[in-house]
Amino acid sequence: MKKQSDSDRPFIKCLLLGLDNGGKTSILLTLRNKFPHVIKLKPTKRIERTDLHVLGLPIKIWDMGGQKAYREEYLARKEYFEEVTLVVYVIDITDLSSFTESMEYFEKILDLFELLNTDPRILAFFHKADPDIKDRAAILKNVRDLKKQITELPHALDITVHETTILNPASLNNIIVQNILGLIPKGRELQDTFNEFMLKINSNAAILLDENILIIAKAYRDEISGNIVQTCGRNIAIMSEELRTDKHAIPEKIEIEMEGMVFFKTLEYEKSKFYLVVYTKTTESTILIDYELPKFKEKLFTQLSFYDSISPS
Ligand SMILES: Nc1nc2c(ncn2[C@@H]2O[C@H](COP(=O)(O)OP(=O)(O)O)[C@@H](O)[C@H]2O)c(=O)[nH]1
Ligand SMILES: [Mg+2]
Repeated sequence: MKKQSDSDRPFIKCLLLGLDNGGKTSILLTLRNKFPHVIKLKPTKRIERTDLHVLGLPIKIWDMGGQKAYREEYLARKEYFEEVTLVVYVIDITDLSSFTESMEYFEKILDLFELLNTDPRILAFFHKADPDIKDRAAILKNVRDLKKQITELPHALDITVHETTILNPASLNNIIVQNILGLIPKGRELQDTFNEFMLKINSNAAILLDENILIIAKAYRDEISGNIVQTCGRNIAIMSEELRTDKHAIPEKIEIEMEGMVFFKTLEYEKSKFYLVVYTKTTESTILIDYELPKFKEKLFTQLSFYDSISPS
C-alpha cells in the first residue's frame, strides 16, 4: 500500500466505513456514475480504492470491507485512519437488528480518531432510505432512534447525518462532493462565483457539473427547483457524454420546457468540459443568462486555471 507521504501531490483521503451489506460499495459505484442496482455485488474483501478528481484534486476513496474479521484488522492498524479528511459512515436504516453492532463499530472508529488526534469531517449516511419506504412508520422510528444514539455518542467530533439511497445518485454525489469542495479553498471560491452568477440571472436553480458529472457548484432558491436541475442536469450530461463517446454529434445547448425552462449548456475549457444547467420560471432570465454567461465563463476559467495550486486547507 502506498502511503500518503510517498506522494508529492496533495490529495484528500476519504474512508467509507460501516458494517457489511450496508451499501458502501454501491455508493462507491454510484459515485463512479455506474448503475449499481443492475450489478450483483459480492462482499468487499479488505479494501477497495477508487480515485475521483474534484477540481483537479485527487480524492482517494477507500471502501473498507465491513465483515467482522476485517473490521478488527482495520481497528488494529492505526495507519488506515491517519491523515483522513472525510469519513462516510454507512448505516442500513432498514436493518434494525444491525444497529447495536453498527453503533459499537462507529464508536470504536471515533475513539481511534480521537486517539490519533485527527479531526476529519464525518458524515453518517442513513442509507437505503428509498423513496417508497422512507416515510413508513418503522423507518421513521429507526431514523429517530439512530439520530438520538449519534447525538449521545461521547465524542467531540462533529457528525452530520444524511438520508441516502442509490436510487438518488445525484443527491449522493452532491453530498460527498459538496463536503469535499467545502474543504478546499478553490471549491469555496468557485461556489462564490457561482452564487454571484445565480443572483444576476435571477433563476430558480443552477448547477455546474464537471465531466465526471459531479456537481462542483450549485445554487437553489427552493428545494424542488434544486431537485429538478440535479435530475435533468445529471441525465442530460450522461446522454451528452455517451453521444461523445460514440462520436455522434454533441448538443451544445439543450432546452426543456417544464413549468419553466431548463437550459443545459456545455462549457469547454482547454481539455476539460463543464456543464451548466439552469432552471428558471421567468422569460427575463433567459435574456439575463445570455448576457451574463460570457462574463461568468471568463471568471470561472480564470479561477480554474489555478488547478495546480489547489491544496487542502
Ligand atoms: N434498497 C436499497 N438497496 C441498496 C442500497 N444501496 C445498496 N443496496 C443493496 O444492499 C446490498 C449490499 O450492498 P453493498 O454495496 O454490497 O454493501 P457493502 O457490503 O456495504 O459494500 C446490495 O444488495 C445492494 O444492492 C439502497 O440505497 N437501497
Ligand atoms: Mg462492499
